Amino acid sequence: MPGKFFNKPDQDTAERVPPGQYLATGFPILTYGETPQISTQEWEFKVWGLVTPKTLTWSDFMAMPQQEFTADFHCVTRWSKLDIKWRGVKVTDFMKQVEVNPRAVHVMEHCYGGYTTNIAMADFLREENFFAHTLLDEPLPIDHGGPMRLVVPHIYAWKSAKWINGLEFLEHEDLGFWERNGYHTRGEPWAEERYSD
Ligand SMILES: Nc1nc2c(c(=O)[nH]1)N[C@H]1C(S)=C(S)[C@@H](COP(=O)(O)O)O[C@H]1N2
Ligand SMILES: [Mo]
Repeated sequence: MPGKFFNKPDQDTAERVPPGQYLATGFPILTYGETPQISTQEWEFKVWGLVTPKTLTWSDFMAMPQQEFTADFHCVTRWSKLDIKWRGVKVTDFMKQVEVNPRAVHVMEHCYGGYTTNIAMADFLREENFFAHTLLDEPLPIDHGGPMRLVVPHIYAWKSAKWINGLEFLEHEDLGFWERNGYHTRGEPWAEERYSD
């Protein structure tokens, strides 16, 4: 039954919507806690842990190859949105700027405001992942994570960190905010990896 904010997928899109998900008509905002305000001038991005430590500025990111991305987005609270248009920097291009120790198998994403989420290196390094600074041809709105967020389309969106400001490279898995609070450590939507057992 079609609702005001959520629709059952039609036949064309049905096969792109993971089990138990509904299509959102708008682009909902899902934030735990306060929304941090950061200008691009003060924005800084750090890498640490099993990596040569480095601090990157906004202009460092703008100097990397810029690309358009069209990606699906699946929130564990059961809304999905298909074909969102973003612009930003591929994770694999970003990774050419940093020297990671091969012993690193896991990554902790850190954000302004203190949110964290963990991701395995193999899931992080996928070709379709990107840092986004533009949504639908406009600067990424602050509520959607502006000035910069990560987007990991193949995993539930709690791993797509908004206001991202750092990556910690780890030798072992460590749990981020929602993962410590009962969400699944990986969060693959097609397998409905919603909660930890
Ligand atoms: N820093 C931060 N990133 C976050 C969150 C958050 O609360 N803080 N929420 C996550 C969740 S649960 C989802 S579904 C998506 C929502 O992104 P949106 O608000 O742009 O729709 O952001 C993810 N990234
Ligand atoms: Mo979410």
